[in-house]
Amino acid sequence: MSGLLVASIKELSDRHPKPSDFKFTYGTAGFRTLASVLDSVLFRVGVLAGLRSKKLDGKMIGVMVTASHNPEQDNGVKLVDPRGEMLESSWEGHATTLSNASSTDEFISALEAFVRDAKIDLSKPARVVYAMDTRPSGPALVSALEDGLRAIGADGRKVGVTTTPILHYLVRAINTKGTAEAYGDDSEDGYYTKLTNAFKKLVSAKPTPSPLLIDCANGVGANAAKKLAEYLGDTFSLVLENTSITTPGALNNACGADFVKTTQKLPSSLSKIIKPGQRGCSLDGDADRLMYFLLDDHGQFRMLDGDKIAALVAAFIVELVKAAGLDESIKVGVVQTAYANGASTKYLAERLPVKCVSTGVKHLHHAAEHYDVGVYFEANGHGTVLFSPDTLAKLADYQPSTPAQSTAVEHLVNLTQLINQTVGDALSDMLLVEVVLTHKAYGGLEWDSLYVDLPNRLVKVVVADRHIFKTVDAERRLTSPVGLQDKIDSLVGKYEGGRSFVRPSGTEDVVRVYAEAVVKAQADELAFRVAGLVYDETGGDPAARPK
Ligand code: G16
Repeated sequence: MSGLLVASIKELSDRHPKPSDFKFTYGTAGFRTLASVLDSVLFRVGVLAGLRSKKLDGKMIGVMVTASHNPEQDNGVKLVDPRGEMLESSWEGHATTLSNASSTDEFISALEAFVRDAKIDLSKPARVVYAMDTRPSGPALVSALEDGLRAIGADGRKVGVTTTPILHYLVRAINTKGTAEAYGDDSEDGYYTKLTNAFKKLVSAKPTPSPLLIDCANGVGANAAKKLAEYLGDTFSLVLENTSITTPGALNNACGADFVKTTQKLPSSLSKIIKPGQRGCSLDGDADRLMYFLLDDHGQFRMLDGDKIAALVAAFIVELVKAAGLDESIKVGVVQTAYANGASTKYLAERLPVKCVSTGVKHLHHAAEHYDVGVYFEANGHGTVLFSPDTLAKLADYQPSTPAQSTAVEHLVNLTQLINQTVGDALSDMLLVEVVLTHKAYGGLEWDSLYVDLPNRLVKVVVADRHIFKTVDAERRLTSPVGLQDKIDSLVGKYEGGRSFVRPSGTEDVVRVYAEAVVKAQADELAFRVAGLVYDETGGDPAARPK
């Protein structure tokens, strides 16, 4: 690195010292922890994003400042690669190393080694587009990021407050602008226009869907859903709740997709207004997860999670591919994680190839790319559908022989426009669900009855050091702490239909325990007994027993 560049990095890095005694890790969705310790990380991520862009010949790289479903006091940051996908995994380790350099001098030495080893040509341009969610800590962290961009001489494009999926969309739209693969206009207007135009085509000549209640988690999804409603006009009406984005402490608090999934309850603010049979859904703090729900005729809560969305959507796409006469040449597959409800896996595997991978969008996304059409959803509501470049070409060139085939192909093409193929997107997924329900003339109850979920329970355990937990087999088995898996196995064997696994979270400082059984009380008991094993084994924090 030139003396001038080193001096620029040094001067700015000194303003963002690393807190001592803090170990950062680029985890499931980037860096994520208490916002108050993240200043140095944001500065260094700015430098790294610039280097990533230089390495890729000046392609636009994205940076999203968000902690998504985490509590308001947390924040985080992740990098987005040129096609809108997650940062290439080999760079995650570099991000972790750079973030942990204890001083400016150590940071600069680590940078020099990295630039040399990764053969980064520093004379190349660097371009970075960045955005944040509504957290109060966002602006200060973005300013640290901007210092990092300045230090490495990157050109920054500031988007301001927006959703994670919109940032991913923008990265791809900017990088494909003017090419045969152009993804859409590189603006938020371009995003809303693309989605809503496709939606309008897909539901034209169908009955207007009944209004949908949306729990916006008091986050950025409130802004985005409001704009989406304007673009949708009379086609579909959205009723927005939990839109208090400036109320301190409101974000994700007793609301949002993660709350609904983990507590299997309605957000309390909705329980007074939702009517039996009415569909509702929850977004999370950065609007990349979606959870549907409704009350049945007896007022009983029914949750329609990522697994139910995958089942609905995958079956619909298979039907369209068949109706188009393309079932011999376009194969649809599904990707899930260990959290997928056993009943959903059974339902899907009877119809389609299904693969199980580790938690984290990056794992699901890459696995889904191996199918002609890859449907991936995590049970927590995070997912999308990918159409391979070959499939897109086939759809574009196809000559249907009947009007029915022609309609089915048209629907498939419109779906490729409706679905945000860069990453899971709550708003795009919501429109997708509504399209399928409209086409099938399903209400929420018909959708819910595709299969019956096995009772399940998810609990968190706070332990002294979650990094001692190591897993294999798509996180379904533990190899460390040694001996713990055997104890879990013998416990699971005592429960009818029992299944349980333990894994360290990559976004929160906890270990997660999942359990399933044929009877609800048994699923709960199994989860708490496995959590107890984890706790006893590792000497968890006494103030934080499993919950
Ligand atoms: C992120 C990831 C998801 C993952 C979730 C929980 O979601 O993007 O793929 O399922 O974290 O991960 P973990 O169990 O490792 O904490 P989000 O919506 O929080 O960005």
